[in-house]
Amino acid sequence: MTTHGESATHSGAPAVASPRSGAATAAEDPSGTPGDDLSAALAGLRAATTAARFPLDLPSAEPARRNAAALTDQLDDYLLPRLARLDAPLLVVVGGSTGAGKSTLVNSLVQARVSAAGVLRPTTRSPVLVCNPADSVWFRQGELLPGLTRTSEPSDDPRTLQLVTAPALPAGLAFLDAPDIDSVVDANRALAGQLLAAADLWLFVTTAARYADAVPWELLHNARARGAAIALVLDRVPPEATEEVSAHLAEMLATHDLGAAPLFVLPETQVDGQGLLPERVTAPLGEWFARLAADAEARAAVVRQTLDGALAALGPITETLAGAADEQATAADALDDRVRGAYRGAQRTVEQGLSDGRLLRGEVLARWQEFVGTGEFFRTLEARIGRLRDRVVAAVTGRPAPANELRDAIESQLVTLLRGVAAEAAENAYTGWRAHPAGAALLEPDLAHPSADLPERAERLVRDWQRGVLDLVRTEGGDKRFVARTAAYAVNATGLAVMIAVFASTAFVPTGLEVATGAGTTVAAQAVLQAIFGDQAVRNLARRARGDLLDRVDTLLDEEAARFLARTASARPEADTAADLRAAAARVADARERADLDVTR
Ligand SMILES: Nc1nc2c(ncn2[C@@H]2O[C@H](COP(=O)(O)OP(=O)(O)OP(=O)(O)O)[C@@H](O)[C@H]2O)c(=O)[nH]1
Ligand SMILES: [Mg+2]
Repeated sequence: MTTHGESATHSGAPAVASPRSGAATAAEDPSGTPGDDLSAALAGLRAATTAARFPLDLPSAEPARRNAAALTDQLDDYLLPRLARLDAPLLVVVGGSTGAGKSTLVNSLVQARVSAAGVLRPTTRSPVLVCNPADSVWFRQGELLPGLTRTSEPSDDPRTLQLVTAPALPAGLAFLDAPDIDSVVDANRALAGQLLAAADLWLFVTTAARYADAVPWELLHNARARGAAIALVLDRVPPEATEEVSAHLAEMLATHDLGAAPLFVLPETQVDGQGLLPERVTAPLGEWFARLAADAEARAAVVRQTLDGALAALGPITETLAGAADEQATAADALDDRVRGAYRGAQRTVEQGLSDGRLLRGEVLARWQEFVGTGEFFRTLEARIGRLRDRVVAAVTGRPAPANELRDAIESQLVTLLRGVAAEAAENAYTGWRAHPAGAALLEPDLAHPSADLPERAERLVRDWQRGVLDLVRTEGGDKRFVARTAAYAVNATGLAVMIAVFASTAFVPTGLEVATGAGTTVAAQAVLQAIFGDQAVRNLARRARGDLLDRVDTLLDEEAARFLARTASARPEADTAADLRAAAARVADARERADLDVTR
C-alpha cells in the first residue's frame, strides 16, 4: 500500500472535468456576443435580486434574504468578473475544517511560508491568495472578490484579502487559503462560503478524523450540484488507517456523486523547520497542479465547467427567491384580508344597530318620549296629520331643553356604539395578525386598541352628521309646505325625528315594542309616531340620513383600519418582484444556452 499519492480509483490527469477537444468555443468566441449577452443578462438578474425585498417575517424570508445576498455576492465576486475575463488565472480555493492542514499544504505547494499555520484554532481568519508574480496584477486590481480589501500584510480582518506572490507557483494558477468552512467563528464560516462561491476549483482538505463531518459534505454536495470543479485531499492519514479510510471516503464520494473528483491521500508526516511538508508527500498533488498550470486548455475547461455550473444553478436559486417573493405578496394580502374582515365586521355591527332598534333604548328612548311629549300631549292629539305636526312643533317650541337632551342622548348612544365596534375591530385585527407569523412581527401594542383620538373623532362624526341631518331637512325636505311652514325650531324637531327614524331604520317606528313600552306612553303614542314617520318626506330624509351616517362611519373605520394596512403596505414587496426575478433568470438561461460554455455537452 502506498502511503501517499492519489487514490487508486482516480487518475492523476490534470483534467477535473473531461474537456472535449477544441471545446473552448465561448472563451474564444471572436464576436464576444454570447459573453456580452450573458453579462447583460447577469446584470439584469443582479438588479432584480437587489430590488427584491422579503420584509415580512415568513419562514422563507430569512433564507431568501440570505440567498439573495449570496447570489449578489457570487455575481460580483465571481460570475461577472470571470465572464469578463475567461482567460484570467485559475483560482483554486483551499477549503476545509480547521486544523486540517490547509495553510500548511498551500505553503508546501508553493515552497514558502505564505500563510501562517498554527496550533491556535482557527488559525486562518482572513484569506490569503498566493499567485505567480505575473498574475498579481489581475488579483490586485480587485475585479474578483471586489468586497475584500487587498493587503500585502497578514491580517485578521475577514474583509481583507492578503496577496502574496510565489515564484515557485506557475503562472495561470493561484491558491486561496480560506478560513475554515465549519468554523465556530461566524465570520469565518460566512467568508469561507463566499470564497468557495468564487472558486474555479475547490480543493477540499479534510483529515482522517474529520472527513465524515456533516458540514463539509453539505458544502460538497452543493458544490457538486452546481457543477463546480472539485478535487479532494485526505490529509494527515496515519499509515495504518490509509486503506480503510481511503476506501470509506471513496464510498462516500461515490454516494455524493463525487466519484469522479480527483482524491489525493497524504500521509501524516513531520513538518520541517519552516512548517512545510516533505516534498515527497506533496509531490503527486504538486505535479497534478503543475500539469494543470501548463495546460491552458485544461484550465479553460475547469473554468468553464465551474462557470457553467454556477450559471445553471442561478435558475433554481432565483426560483426560490421568486417563490419567496410570491409568498410575501400572498401573506401581505392575507394580512390585509384579516384587517378588512375585522373592520367589515364593525361596519356590519353598526348597520345592524341601525336596523334592529337596539339604539332606541335607554336614554334615547326616554329623551325621545320626553321630547314628543308626555301623556298629556298625546291625550290632546288630533287625528289629522297636518295638525299633528303642528302639535309636535308646538310641543317643541317652548321646550328647547328636551331637544338638546335628545340630541345629546343620540350622540352619546352613537359614540358608544362606534367606540365599541372600533375596539372590537382593533382587537380582532390584532389577534388575527398575532396568529400569523408575518403579522405578529408587524404588531405593536397600541394596535390592540382604537386610535387614542377615536372617541374625539367619533363625537365629531356624530355632531357633523347631526348637523348634516338638519341641513338635509332644511334643503331637501321633500314636503316643501311642511318645511316652509315649520321654522327653525321645526327643522330642529324634524331633524331629531329623522334621527330617531334612522335608529328605527324602517322610517316607521315599527316598534310598538320599544317605543310603546316606555313609561308614560300609550298606544296613542305609537299612533302619533306612525303618523310622523309614515310621512314619505320623513322616510326619504331618514333613508338619506342613514346613508350619510354609514358613509361617515365607513370613513372612520377605514382610518382605523389604515393603521394596520399602512404596515403591510410598507412591508409589501413590489408587485412585479417575482415576475422580474423569473424573467431575469429566463434571460440568463437563454444567454447561457447560446454561450455554450459547458465542455461536457
Ligand atoms: N505533524 C504534522 N503536522 C501538521 C501537518 N499538517 C499540518 N500540521 C500542523 O497542524 C496545525 C494546523 O495546520 P494548519 O495548516 O494551520 O491548518 P489549517 O487547516 O490551515 O487551519 P485553519 O487555518 O485554522 O483553518 C499546524 O500546527 C501545522 O503545523 C502534517 O501533515 N503533519
Ligand atoms: Mg489555515
